[in-house]
Amino acid sequence: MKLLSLVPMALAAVATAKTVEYDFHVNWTTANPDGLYERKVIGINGQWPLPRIEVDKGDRLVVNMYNDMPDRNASIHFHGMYQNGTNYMDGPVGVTQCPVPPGGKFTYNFTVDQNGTYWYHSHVDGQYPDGYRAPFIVHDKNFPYDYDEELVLTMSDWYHDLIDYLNKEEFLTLYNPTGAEPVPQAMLFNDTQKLSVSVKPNTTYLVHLMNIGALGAQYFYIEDHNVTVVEIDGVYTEPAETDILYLAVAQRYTFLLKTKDTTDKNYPMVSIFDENLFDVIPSDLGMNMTNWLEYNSDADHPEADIPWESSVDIEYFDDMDLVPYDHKPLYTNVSKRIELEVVMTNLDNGVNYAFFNNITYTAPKVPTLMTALSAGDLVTNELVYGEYTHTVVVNHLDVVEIVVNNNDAGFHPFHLHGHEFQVVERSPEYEGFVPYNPDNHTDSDFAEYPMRRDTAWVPPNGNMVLRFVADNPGAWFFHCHIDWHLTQGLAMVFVEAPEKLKDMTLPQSHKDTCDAVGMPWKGNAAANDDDFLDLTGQNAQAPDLPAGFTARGIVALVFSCISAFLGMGMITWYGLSDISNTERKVLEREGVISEGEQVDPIDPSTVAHPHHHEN
Ligand SMILES: [Cu+2]
Repeated sequence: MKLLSLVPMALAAVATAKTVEYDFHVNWTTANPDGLYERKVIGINGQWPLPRIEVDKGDRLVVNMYNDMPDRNASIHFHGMYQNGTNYMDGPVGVTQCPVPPGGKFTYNFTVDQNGTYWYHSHVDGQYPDGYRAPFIVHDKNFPYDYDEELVLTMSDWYHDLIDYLNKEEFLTLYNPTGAEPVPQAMLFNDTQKLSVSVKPNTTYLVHLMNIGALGAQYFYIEDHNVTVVEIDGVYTEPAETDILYLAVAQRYTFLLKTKDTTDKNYPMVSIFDENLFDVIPSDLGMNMTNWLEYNSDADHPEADIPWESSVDIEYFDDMDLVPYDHKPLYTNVSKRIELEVVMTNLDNGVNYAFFNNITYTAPKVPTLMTALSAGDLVTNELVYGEYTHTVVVNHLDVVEIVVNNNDAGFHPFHLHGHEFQVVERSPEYEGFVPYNPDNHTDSDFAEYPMRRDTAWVPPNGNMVLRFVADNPGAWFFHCHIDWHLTQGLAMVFVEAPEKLKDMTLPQSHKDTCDAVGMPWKGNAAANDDDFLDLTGQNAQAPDLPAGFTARGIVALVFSCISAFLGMGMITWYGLSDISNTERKVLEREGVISEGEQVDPIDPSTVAHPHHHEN
């Protein structure tokens, strides 16, 4: 009887699934969302903020992306989509596709077999903080909780300079030896500021809240209202009531909000930057913002009375307490364990990079998926993917455990493409580095039904343990979602279920896109398709510091009177004749001196030493 009754249901589902198609003409436009500065932003169809993608679970999504920008490559990643069977639609350039050049067109086309709160964003050249990011909501006819209305709210940081300018001129230079990330100029809420969100009394709202920023984690609360969390990163949860949420970049929380039955007051809806994410806090940066849950547009819109002196004092909801609605048990019998140590340090060009173990991700000459699809029987051999993509092969249905040991005083939200992982362990923050000790843990220490999501943060100097099942053939990026850190190379790739990839065919559109930018779509990481084991000519990271020079030494070097003790050898090593100018730029950046101020001589004891990313 059960079987018989299932058949009509399945037919009905097929009959109602539809195709949702968007034409995205991507081009520069201008916007001034913080009221401080009008800047170039990446718009779609002449508009910014960007259109929201909305589909029903089971729909086919087609996005025709036309790159109308005359001066930039483009791509789209659909953050949180499993793309099971369609890895080539995932979007990260260098992993699953070539960049789409100016004037190019690329069609993303896949079935959405999941539900919940996602977002889409560019995945090339650290570009999404230029505005190329927006919500992507998948509605579910079988949503397990009742609600009346729906709201989508985004939080983000906002920069006034273009990202490629910041990368080239401010961030990835030897003038920034500590790797201090550019600090944003503002925070946004739904791509504006001081927003009034109109609500009806006595109504239950399903609120999709997401952080689509580049760096800044944010706290969120509504005065005098509790919320009930029911979904994180696309995973339904048992209801969990709380008052304050904390969202790292790329994380999403969906909650039920029951409005009051009176309309005499409006309530501050507050977002607060986490101070710990910024190396310096400029005096003119607004670290919090009041928006309003507006019951009555004629009533007062009071500024929030924020009770904390510092964001470090805020006690917020711990996502480790959440229980997935489906009660999927802890994955046991780990068959593949990967330990990754996060390190941020300098290479011999003086630039500060980010590493998993001793590798800073360096994009290959052939996108990794395309290497896999052209490698034949060598698809299972990690060597063909090159040394600097940090590719790890995992077998079909492996239970994979990723141990992330954070040997850095910063905070890192890690995202795995194509999956939601179980977060089975997360340590507290430590003063000094404390790696995970597997000897001190057994499966019985972990939650019976661990929390799952697609982006989870590891605390400063601490560790976390993630598990997933390798049931999704493809090349999947695992990386820090702080976009600056991704640009610094804090990434690796899983080639998952490689034997199954022998059944996958690369679409012609992908080959055409590679041809258009002059990139090969077959061969190993060095683009050698005669001998896949010959990696001669692969893209490589810069050499290590010369023997005897530590990263701390680099910092000391530029914070001391370099010219006083340096020989010509060191100056040649930096490739600079004007070494005092180097020092001056570093000191200006750190705010020790003002622009143009004379720096010679300096007493090193008066120089403030940076605290972040210093090893
Ligand atoms: Cu990071």
